[in-house]
Amino acid sequence: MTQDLLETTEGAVRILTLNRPEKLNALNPSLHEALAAAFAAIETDPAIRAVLLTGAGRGFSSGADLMQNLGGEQRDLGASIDRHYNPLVRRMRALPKPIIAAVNGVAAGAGANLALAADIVIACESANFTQAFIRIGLMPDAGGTFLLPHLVGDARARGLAMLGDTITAAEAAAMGMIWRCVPDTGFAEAALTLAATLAAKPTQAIAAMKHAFNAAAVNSLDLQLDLERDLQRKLGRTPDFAEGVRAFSERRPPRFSGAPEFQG
Ligand code: T3D
Repeated sequence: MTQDLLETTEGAVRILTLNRPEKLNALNPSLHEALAAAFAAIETDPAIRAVLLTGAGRGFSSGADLMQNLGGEQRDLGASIDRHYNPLVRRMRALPKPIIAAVNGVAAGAGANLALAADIVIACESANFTQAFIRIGLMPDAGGTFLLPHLVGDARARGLAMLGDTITAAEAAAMGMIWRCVPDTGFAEAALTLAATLAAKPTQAIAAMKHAFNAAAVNSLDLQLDLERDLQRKLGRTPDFAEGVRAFSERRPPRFSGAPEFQG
């Protein structure tokens, strides 16, 4: 039996490849379960310091599997969202390690929003994005109504969601939906290089940033300033801060370990 999710490791990068290429990597329950298990393992593995999420074949993900998941019968979509999509997005946003989505082809519906739940999204020139939900009488889920306006502003978010138009990777980059659109040639290598670069950063600082960016969505400036102080205090006690300052004074590149605070 083929695996719906391929997991490989390159150095400190765990590569997760959605692997249902004949369905453009549509999300079904078994793929969701594999993703949940993969992220749970990554969370507790100190050797993994970045995640690269991509798709096999010509698609990144076409969203919910419309044949297997929705197939005509009356189903409670809320139950499937509760069971699979919401825990996945929560887990990705809270993961104390950077997640890079490498969008290698079409990203539609929840497949698009799965990519946007990553920390950094790069897409190849031939990739495209569509909030396809409206075409089948649904609204964006998997965090789309939250993530999209934060990324591209309310006007564009509403246009994308209500019209369901397909936009190119270059357009997505131009409107700030993704970090960068890069050439098709060498895309996988470029994505891995980016992930490896992030894996070599001070991981605790990235974890703290994720925490702070998440909190900023609901905090006042006052609360956010206090949070920054508290997180920076913790980062000031990490081996990576000591190494960063030492490397600066010795005029050499830092070698970060990603280790948490000094104990004792
Ligand atoms: O309970 C819950 O899960 C609720 C959650 C809902 C969240 C959602 O994501 S709802 C939105 C679901 N996604 C869509 O509506 C997108 C459906 N797909 C498309 O619109 C198009 O396939 C694409 C625009 C993504 C790509 O078009 P194209 O022309 O490049 O490819 P294609 O020929 O349409 O698709 C290729 C194959 O993939 C085809 O199979 P076949 O005919 O070769 O055997 C097609 O049926 C299959 N496929 C594509 N998308 C899905 C899919 N199979 C199942 N589910 C899909 N979403």
